[in-house]
Amino acid sequence: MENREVARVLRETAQLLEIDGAIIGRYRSYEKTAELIASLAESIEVIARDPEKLEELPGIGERMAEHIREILSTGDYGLRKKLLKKYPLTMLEMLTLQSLGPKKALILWREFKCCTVEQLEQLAREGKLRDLAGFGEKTEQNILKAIDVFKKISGRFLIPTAEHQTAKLVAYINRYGKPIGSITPAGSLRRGKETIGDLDLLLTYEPETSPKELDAIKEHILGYGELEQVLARGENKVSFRVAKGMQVDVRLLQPENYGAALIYFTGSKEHNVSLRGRAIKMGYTLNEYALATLKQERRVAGTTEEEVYAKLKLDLIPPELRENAGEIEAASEHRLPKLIEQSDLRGDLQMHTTASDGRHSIEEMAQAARKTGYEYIAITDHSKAVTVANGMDEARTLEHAREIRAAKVDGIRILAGIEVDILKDGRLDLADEVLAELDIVVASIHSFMNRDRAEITERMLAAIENPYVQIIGHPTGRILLRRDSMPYDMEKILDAAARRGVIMECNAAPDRLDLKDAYLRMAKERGVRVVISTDAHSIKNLELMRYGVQMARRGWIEKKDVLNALPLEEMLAALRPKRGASSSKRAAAAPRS
Ligand code: DGT
Ligand code: CA
Ligand code: CA
Ligand code: ZN
Repeated sequence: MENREVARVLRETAQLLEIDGAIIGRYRSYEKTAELIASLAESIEVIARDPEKLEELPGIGERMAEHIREILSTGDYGLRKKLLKKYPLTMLEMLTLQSLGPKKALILWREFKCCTVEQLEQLAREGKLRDLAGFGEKTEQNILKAIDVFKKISGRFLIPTAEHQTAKLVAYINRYGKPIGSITPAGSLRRGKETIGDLDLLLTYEPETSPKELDAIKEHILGYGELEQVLARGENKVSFRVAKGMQVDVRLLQPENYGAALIYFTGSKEHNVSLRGRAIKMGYTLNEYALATLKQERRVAGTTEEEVYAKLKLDLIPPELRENAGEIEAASEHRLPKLIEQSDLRGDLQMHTTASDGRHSIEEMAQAARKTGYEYIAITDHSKAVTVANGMDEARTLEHAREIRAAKVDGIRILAGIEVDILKDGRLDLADEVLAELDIVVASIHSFMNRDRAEITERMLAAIENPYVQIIGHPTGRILLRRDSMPYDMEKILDAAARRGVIMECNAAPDRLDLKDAYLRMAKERGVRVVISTDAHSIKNLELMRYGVQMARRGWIEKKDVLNALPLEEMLAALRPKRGASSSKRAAAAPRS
């Protein structure tokens, strides 16, 4: 069992206990243990193998250790199951709504026996919540907003969750061995979409495979340990559900159909429709088996994607571009973009250290970055307004910059930067004189995001007008599956960024991916440069870069559009020059010899 699953069982137990009126100390201990386990780098399963080690964890006594072992061995927890006899399972779903905690849930249960998101929506729409103790009209509206978000995200998953499940599944299926050939993830995961609905796997088998053996393969797939429910079992397909409601479709096919099937099941649907239209105009028919002539139904291609596209007189279209957004025209005119690749990147320009809310030191971050082959990094800790992240005031910022400049790691240049907070009114959280001392200034919004479109637009414009701002960090502030983008006039902001030479970040954290594809493309069209940054809070986070690269590729971004694809000197020269930056400061930004 994974740490976050163990944490989930504990957290749900805590919530149910709270609803049940347990004393605070009781449910808090479950909550705290859940938080602890979720944040552990080591696997709780491994730790629990040694009873002493388990009890050495902070706050875990003999009894909690016993509970954890029960969860690990049974996959569930007795007390949770007992409480779920009293309160319906849908209660837990309702508790995932933002702005609805156990206290409010208990009131809803007492007053209306309300325990589902649907019931709650109805009550809110009818205005029946506002008069409840501790609710009010504002709460009612917030609940409706949260339900909107819930509807949009339910049944979708972050890319790493989908990748993780895919990897486990592929490893399991491959244990069958021959005659299974390859297993390839298709669908939205292959296109790199920001969230994933279901998994689509293509499995090829050797041509002479008997129907009996095919049945055995399907049987094997459906014997997957984490399978929760079989949904369909066809001749060439099995569908099933695994944990958390994630659906998996596995298609079984002959190698000669692999290319056509891969195109079909990679999608998107809109891309496929366009492609089929083009095929028909050219006298062909295209389906998931092959490209064939319309009349004699003679097969002309289908083994590889390349040959299918080639017969349609198209260059091979990278999966990330297959959204029917102009890629087919571009491919037919040989003007597909040459998309950015991870190996093009020479540095990472947003990361945190123990100076604010990161887990590692300047040197540790630099060493890890050096190992990934980077030439440079920027350390960009938080400024003081972000108190929860231990943000730095002016004095600490300057002291930290000195430490960054004193840090030496062979083969990598460490730039002194900041992620300065953009305040409510658009001013920055640190004085200009301090920003002037730094090599790189990233400015981001972290609070008061719930404002209207006009206000946020003005605020962003003000930040861009500040002559020290060089990069806007995670520009829309969205957290995937949790928080919407801030509303603002993106065109206006990008126009201003183009005018001022401000660079927009494509934040690579897989729950941000901010800017997203469509906005990146808008930025590119305006000549606004992009920086792909991990915003790492630990060494491990430096690996997240590939998610940012994939999002940038979906935005048609090329190497020439990307700030951190430039060598150090050119990268520094491409930053908006600081007003009043003296030659000595420019010199200070030059590499040490
Ligand atoms: P998702 O699962 O919501 O993240 O998005 P996709 O793109 O993975 O969609 P999914 O799983 O429904 O289908 C996988 C691919 O199969 C899809 O991208 C294109 C293809 N496909 C599915 N249904 C249709 C259809 O009705 N017509 C066509 N042309 N293609 C389809
Ligand atoms: Ca899918
Ligand atoms: Ca599917
Ligand atoms: Zn930030």
